Amino acid sequence: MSFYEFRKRIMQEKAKREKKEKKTRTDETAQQESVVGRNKFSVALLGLERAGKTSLVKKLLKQEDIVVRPTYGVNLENYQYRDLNFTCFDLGGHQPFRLSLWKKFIERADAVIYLVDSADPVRFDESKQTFWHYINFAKQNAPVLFLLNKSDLPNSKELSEINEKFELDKFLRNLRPFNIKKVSALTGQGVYEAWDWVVDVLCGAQQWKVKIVLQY
Ligand SMILES: Nc1nc2c(ncn2[C@@H]2O[C@H](COP(=O)(O)OP(=O)(O)OP(=O)(O)O)[C@@H](O)[C@H]2O)c(=O)[nH]1
Ligand SMILES: [Mg+2]
Repeated sequence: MSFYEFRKRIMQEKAKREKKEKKTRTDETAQQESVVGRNKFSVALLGLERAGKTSLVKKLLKQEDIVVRPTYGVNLENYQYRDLNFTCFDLGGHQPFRLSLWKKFIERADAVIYLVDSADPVRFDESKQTFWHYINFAKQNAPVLFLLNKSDLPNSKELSEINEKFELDKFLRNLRPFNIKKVSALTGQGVYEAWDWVVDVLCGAQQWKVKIVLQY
C-alpha cells in the first residue's frame, strides 16, 4: 500500500469514528433531555422472586395491610411523590417472567431499582448473574439503585460484603448514576430515603450526566 493510500484509509477511519462518537453523544443528550422538565417517570423494580419488590411498592403506597402474593407478570402501580408521577413496573421475579417480560420493561424505564434479599446468601450468585445480565438493557443514563432489602433480619449481610460479592465497584467505571442502600420493605426503614435518591437524580438529570455516586 502506498503512503497516500495508507493516509487515505486512516482519514476514512477517523471520519467514521468521529461520526459514530457524534451519534452516541446525540443519543445521550436526547435521552437526558427526555427526562429534564418532565413530571412523569417510569421506574422498573427488579429482583429475584421473594426479594420484596411488591412489599416495597406497597410500603410506598401506604398499603401495608394488603397481604402480598407472588407477582404473576407485572403490577403497574401509579405513585405520586413530591408533585411527580411515577409508574412503577413491579415485575414478577420468577424465572419465566424474567425471560418473557423484564427486558421490555427495563428498556422503557427512566430508572431501575434492583432488590436483593440480603438475608439469603444462598441465592447471591443467581441474583448477581441476573442483575448484571439485565442491567445491560437499561437506558444508558438511567439511574440504578441497588437495594439490600430485608435489612431488619438479624442474618442480613452487610453492605460491604454484598458490594464485594456483586462486584458493584464496576459502576465506578460506568457513567450512570448508581447507589446502594440498605432498606426494609417490612419496617419501612430507608425506603423513602432510597426513593428520594431516585427522584433527586431524575429531577437533576442534567447534572448527573457524568457523575457517579457511591454512598454507604
Ligand atoms: N423480614 C422481611 N420480610 C420481607 C421484607 N420485604 C419483603 N418481605 C417478605 O418477603 C416475602 C416476599 O415479598 P414480595 O414483596 O412478595 O417479594 P417479590 O419480590 O415481590 O416477589 P415476586 O413477586 O414473586 O417476584 C413476603 O413474605 C414479604 O412479607 C423485608 O424487608 N423484611
Ligand atoms: Mg411481587
